[in-house]
Amino acid sequence: MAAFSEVSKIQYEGPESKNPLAFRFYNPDEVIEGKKMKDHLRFCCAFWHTMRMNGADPFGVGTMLRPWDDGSDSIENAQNRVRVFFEFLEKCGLGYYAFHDRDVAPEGANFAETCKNLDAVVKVFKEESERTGIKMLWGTANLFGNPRYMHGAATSCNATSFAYAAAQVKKALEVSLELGAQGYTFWGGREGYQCIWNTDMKREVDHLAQFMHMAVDYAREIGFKGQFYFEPKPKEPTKHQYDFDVATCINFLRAYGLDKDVKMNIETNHATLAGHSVEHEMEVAGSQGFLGSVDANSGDMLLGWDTDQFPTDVYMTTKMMLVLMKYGGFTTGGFNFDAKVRRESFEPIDLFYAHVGGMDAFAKGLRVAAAIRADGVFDRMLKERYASWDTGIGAEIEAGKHDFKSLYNYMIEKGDADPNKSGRQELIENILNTFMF
Ligand code: XUL
Ligand code: CO
Repeated sequence: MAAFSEVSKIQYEGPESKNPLAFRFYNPDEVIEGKKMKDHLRFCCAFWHTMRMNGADPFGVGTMLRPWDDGSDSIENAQNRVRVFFEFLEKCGLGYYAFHDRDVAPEGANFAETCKNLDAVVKVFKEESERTGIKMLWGTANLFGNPRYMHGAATSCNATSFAYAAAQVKKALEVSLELGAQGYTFWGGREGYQCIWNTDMKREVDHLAQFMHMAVDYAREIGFKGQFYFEPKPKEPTKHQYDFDVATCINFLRAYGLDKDVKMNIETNHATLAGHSVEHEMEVAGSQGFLGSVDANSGDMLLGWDTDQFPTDVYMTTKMMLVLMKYGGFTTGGFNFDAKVRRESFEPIDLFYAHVGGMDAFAKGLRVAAAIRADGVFDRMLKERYASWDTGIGAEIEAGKHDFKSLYNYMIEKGDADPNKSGRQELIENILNTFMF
């Protein structure tokens, strides 16, 4: 029995369409810059939000209407959710999925039983994935929900919590291999601290690195070839997360020799919580060779927490696409909608509106970004801005032909730097609007 019998597969109807259950910009097989739109965008659905988020907030109980879910922790209910999930993915045209181990299967009385529960549900994922061709973008483990992780997992003061987390990630890696996941994500969860006087920061961060090395080593041992990702977030749940932003994470990866194995999974709302824009974070990662995957969502300008809203701002998606395309696009990564419908949007159909809108926002961003790239205006302005480095003294410095002494002599002779040229910031912003509208 279909869960969404009133919805058929979402179709591309073009920009004039007024149908809220159609794409206006996302035409999956249309080729842009030599690649199909679906391969540029690699849309992914997050099981934890779409299937498990019940709308509860600190002020009230869940609101979501999910008629297929009997609310129990039974394996049958968990397996049925997976079938419903794939019906949703198919109808939306979402080519990838992601889940935490604990989203999909309930914990048992002990660790062994918990692993058995997971296996029973993974079996259905495998069947459904084979039936539909929809793939796992990345795997991950929930190392933050259970009270055993109240002090963190890899950074816990409790060594047996670390050990439990290691056992859990070992299993999650095996599941990721079994399902052919193209990656594995570490999001810090509670890997951070609240109180500096009861925290041994050096020891905790060393442990985190040791934990990630163990994960990489085990993955390679069992033949898991997926890309590892580290997902920055500055706060929430802890006051100071060790994976604050992309720059902090890259420093950590390099300091502990993990930079060859781990790239970044950048989330929009985490970037803004860190006081950055998502395109800034993508640029920091891209320019250093760490751009892996993106958790696509959006925050609220007036709220200071991780609201995980669906992205609808085409300026933002355009800026993201410009950075992504500059660095060659996704290889193993994708746009994972780590986003939830709001508490008041409690009907199943709202899940469709949300994903269709998010997909279309990125599709339009892709189209605008491709038009800007084809025109070349931004590239020309950039080249012109740095022209002083292409010839003369600039080119000599870049070629390593100078030192402080020679530059001192150069300036004694020349007397002053050349006059600067305008940055043309307003003009650039206006030009962007000419492509938007
Ligand atoms: C939490 C968050 C996670 C990770 C996966 O803010 O973004 O859902 O993406 O653990
Ligand atoms: Co995320």
